[in-house]
Amino acid sequence: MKPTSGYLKPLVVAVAMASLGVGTFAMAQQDSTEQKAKQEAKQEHGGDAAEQAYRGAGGSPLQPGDVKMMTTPGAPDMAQEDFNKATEIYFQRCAGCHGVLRKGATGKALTTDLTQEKGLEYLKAFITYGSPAGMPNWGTSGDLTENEVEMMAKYIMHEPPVPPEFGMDKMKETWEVMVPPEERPTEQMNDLELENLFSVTLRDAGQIALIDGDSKEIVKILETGYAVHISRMSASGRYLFVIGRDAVVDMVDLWMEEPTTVAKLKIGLEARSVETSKFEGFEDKYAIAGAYWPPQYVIMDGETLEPKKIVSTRGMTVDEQIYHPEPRVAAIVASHEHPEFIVNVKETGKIQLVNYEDLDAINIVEIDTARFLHDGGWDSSKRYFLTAANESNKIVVIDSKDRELEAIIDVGKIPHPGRGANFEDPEHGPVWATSHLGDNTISLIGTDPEGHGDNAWKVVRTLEGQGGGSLFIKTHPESSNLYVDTPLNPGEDLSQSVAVYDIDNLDAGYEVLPIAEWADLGEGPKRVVQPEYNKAGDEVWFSVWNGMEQKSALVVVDDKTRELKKVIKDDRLVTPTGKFNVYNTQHDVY
Ligand code: DHE
Repeated sequence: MKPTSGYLKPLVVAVAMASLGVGTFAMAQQDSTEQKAKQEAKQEHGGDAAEQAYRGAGGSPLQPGDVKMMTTPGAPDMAQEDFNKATEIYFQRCAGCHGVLRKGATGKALTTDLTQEKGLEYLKAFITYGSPAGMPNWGTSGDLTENEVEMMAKYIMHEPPVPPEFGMDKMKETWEVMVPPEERPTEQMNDLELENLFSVTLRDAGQIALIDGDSKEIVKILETGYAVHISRMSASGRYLFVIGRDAVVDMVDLWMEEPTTVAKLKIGLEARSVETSKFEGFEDKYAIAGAYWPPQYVIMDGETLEPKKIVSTRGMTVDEQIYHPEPRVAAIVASHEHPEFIVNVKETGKIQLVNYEDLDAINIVEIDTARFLHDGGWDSSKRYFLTAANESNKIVVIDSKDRELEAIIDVGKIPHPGRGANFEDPEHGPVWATSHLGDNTISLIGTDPEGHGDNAWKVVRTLEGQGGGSLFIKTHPESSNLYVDTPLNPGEDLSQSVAVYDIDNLDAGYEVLPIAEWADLGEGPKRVVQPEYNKAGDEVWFSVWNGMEQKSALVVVDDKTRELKKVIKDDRLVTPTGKFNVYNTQHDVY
């Protein structure tokens, strides 16, 4: 059980840069040092395509055509053509971490007061070599040429071009209802076992695959938005909602003879989250989607996707109370205690409880928490929402019943729970667990203030995992296994396998399941990502996420024996990542 801390290990070269002064350092380097830096950087983080893709360097759907050129006093001259090219590169590779308006997010702020002060040579060296804080080494990795590095350095000395807003007028132009509610069936017209259907994200194909959980056959492939991201279910289990990074929401009716997309809406230029109303009396009534650009969320009709109410998230940051023009919307969950959506606003570190009872006099409770809010899920009682403020290394707990902050808990480095995992710790009672992107630990947090008051909202146990680079952790109420993936670990043996713990004997450590080896796919990165259970909780599915041109697969493991049950291989399964079992997603079982 050797902890692998290599994931975010500082680059030797970058430390040297900091101590020597970047400008002179860049000029003084010999070729061999550059080669070494290149190799190390590639291994450690800069050149790792999956990690860059994950951190947002994999591309924003924003286009240079979306913006106007702005030239700025004090910045070096640039030709329009170079400015456009730089805008494209910035949106593709930089905006995910630094923000479209460069106010900073997981990456540093790059506003012109800062960049002009640093100067061209400093910026060129920084872009070339990267930094220990996670800035990729774009130059030495070969991702950008010397000319491109210079162009980018000049570009960020100009004011950032601002992409357009996307209000109700624009949204309505994109709205399509292909099958109106009155033309839809009043009962399920197919004989699919809907509760055990899986919606599988085919990330780079811009599609989802609907797969029957029993036969493991692909029922249907549906076209969705670009770089499709997640699926969520309506409260009734009838409608499936899918969102792409291009902010297109697709609504699929699972009751039709064949599951069919019945409505579509684009809610902005870039987005990640979608959810549906689940409070009693409001089942299937509303959907909500959160955008990265413009920073806003929209409440839609739950049967047609007609946009009803758009709310901007621009405002003050929680700590310094400084205006942020681009606070992106991260995870959204539907409250079971009130007719409300709970919305994570990433850059300002605020969580909004958005009551949807009266959209003309919308009641929003805004709770100060910590930056930068990302993903999260319910505790087993579905009263408390636990969510990662990942760059603050904290888990925030919201009491959805009393509509208030319950706790903020220090955990490991960059918590990344997905929706987390709920189970009964043999010594400490009910816990919710998260793994981490930045270290190898798994934090178990007590979630039962009434039965186990002393443990509530404390890390009651820390497990040592295979390594850093974890994205998702999962168990099921019927299971005694806890699975932890490590798809972003730089070590192939770790990124291609998962660790599984026996919940009844956590001290025994973990067993490693060689999921990618079982899939037997040939070449490629074959990252094993996101465990997801079937409805019964007796099997668990993994994606073996390979490159676009390579073969990917889904691997199904028998949860009792931890043995291979089935490898689902099909040429149509291109870059599978997230998997969403209808029943578990509908009922928030995890
Ligand atoms: Fe995700 C959930 C944002 C990259 C797979 N991802 C989420 C959520 C957010 C988010 C805000 C929570 C949604 C919710 O619950 O409402 N993801 C982002 C990013 O900003 C980021 C870091 C970079 C980007 O440019 O998109 C990013 N995500 C990825 C990936 O690269 C992953 C691994 C593969 C893929 O398909 O893109 C990925 N994200 C997922 C999955 C979930 C998710 C599978 C849902 C997990 C669940 O169990 O609910």
